[in-house]
Amino acid sequence: MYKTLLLAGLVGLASAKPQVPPSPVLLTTTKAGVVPVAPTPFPGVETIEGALIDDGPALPGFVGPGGNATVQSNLPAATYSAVLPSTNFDNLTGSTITGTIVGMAMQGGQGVMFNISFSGLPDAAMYGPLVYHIHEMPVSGGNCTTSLGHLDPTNRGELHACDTANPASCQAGDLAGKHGNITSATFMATYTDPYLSTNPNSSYFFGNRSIVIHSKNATRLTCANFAMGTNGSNSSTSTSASGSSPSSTAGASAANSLNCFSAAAYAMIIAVASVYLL
Ligand SMILES: [Cu+2]
Repeated sequence: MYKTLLLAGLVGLASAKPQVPPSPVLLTTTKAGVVPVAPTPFPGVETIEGALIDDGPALPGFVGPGGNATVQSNLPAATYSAVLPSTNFDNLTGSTITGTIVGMAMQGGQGVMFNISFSGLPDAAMYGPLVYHIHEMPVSGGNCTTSLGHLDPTNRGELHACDTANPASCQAGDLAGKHGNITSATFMATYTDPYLSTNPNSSYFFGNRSIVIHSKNATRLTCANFAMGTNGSNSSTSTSASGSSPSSTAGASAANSLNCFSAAAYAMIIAVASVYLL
């Protein structure tokens, strides 16, 4: 009896070992925002990550096959926010980016007002200017590459830089292209983007998607999912970005490891208690 209980406890402890962070997934070039090989102006890029928009010059008059983006109006009142995890997906730069992005719309309003506060951004002269986008899919398992390409309902693609003179021609998810890149260690911005929506029935809806911050060469440094409310989704294991090396423990992995440890500890407590009670 005691041996059985002790064995149960040891099995539980064995499952408490830290999980290995996920590897980047191989993206399909049929998805918007994905290029098979990115340029490598500095070492360390993971070239399968894709989602790189040509950084210029813009081609005036260029629009995607879906035409210009549609202004989103008569929106439902809602707030969606994303909180960056405490551990970045890719520690290429050695700098941990943290912060939040909050998007909200007023009842019956037009467009989404964003409030952004990022800090810990790496040296822009070496890794920047950094860009950030709303990506098509939510992050799964702490892996930023699972967010695939950019939110691009007009199927504009990445061949030409966003033309700020005509933001309707840009990818809806290209926030950096439309509103400016990240060029400093601390980045704060507030703006209203008329081409995003809080209506879940709109193809411009961003509330179930993700935010990704890239270095200049497309490496996905960190990411987080949007979730309804002002607290973001960082508490969910499906949204925390994870490190790309075993030494960079993922938020998700840490949470899972904690759960495993809790289960192991629980099993041990039961085993020990049983010894005394029986
Ligand atoms: Cu991106």
